[in-house]
Amino acid sequence: MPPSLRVRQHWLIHQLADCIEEVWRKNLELSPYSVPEGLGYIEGALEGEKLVIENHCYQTPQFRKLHLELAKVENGLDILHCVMFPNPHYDLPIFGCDVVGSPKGTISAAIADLSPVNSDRSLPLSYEKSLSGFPSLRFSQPRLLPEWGTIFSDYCLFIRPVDATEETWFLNRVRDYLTLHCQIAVTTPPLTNPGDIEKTIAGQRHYCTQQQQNDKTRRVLEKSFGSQWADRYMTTMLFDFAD
Ligand code: BLA
Repeated sequence: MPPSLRVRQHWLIHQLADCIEEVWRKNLELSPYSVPEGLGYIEGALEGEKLVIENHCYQTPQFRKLHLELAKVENGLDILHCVMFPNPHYDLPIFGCDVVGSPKGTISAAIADLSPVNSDRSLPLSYEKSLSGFPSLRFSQPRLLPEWGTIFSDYCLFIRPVDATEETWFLNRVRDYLTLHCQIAVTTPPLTNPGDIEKTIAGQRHYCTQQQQNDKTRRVLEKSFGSQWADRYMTTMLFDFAD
């Protein structure tokens, strides 16, 4: 195994990758997850733009898939993508995080959320109670969500951090979201009513179909791998759901 991509990535991405894995290991019982054939470590270079992708996946009783992805376009784009897909037998939100930047330069987008999966787009009370008590952070450059971003909660952070202080605020808030999420998840009893389970399946399907509309992600993947591959990757690796 070559050293993880993170050692060549932007400071915030490196820190976040370590932090996510640390919180997972500390709070969850991780088991291996088999990544679809050929999608663990990937290199692509159409149009001469080399893109390297490294995937780390696990599963636990409460999560059908924990996915941490690090990606690097060799001319400068650094990406961290993370989604925690709950086992649909648990009424849990979807944790998601995406950070896009350049290795030495700035971060253009940093987003993190605990996204609701039920039809009225509310979070379970235990989440609401804790999250509403978090002190608000005054980032100097908040960003507007795209049209497909109706899946995100009121606690969604979407910013362009302007300096190391704001990067650290973002890192710490992600650690807090993750820790809260893991701690609630391991004490949540499974759903027993088949109708409720159907609802969480439908909620995850909706989350994934919205995320699949992110043309910015699709374009980066298409440039190095072509549109067919990009489509397969977005629907089977990044945002897959049960039919
Ligand atoms: C934005 N995602 C982006 C951008 C790029 C990528 C290049 C534009 C950056 C910017 O506007 O400054 C690229 N993201 C990728 C690639 C992968 C990736 C190539 O994950 C994977 C290989 N996206 C997610 C998740 C969330 C998410 C889990 O994968 C949220 C929890 C959100 N990314 C997200 C949003 C934008 C974005 C909301 C801004 C989109 C826009 O402004 O149109």
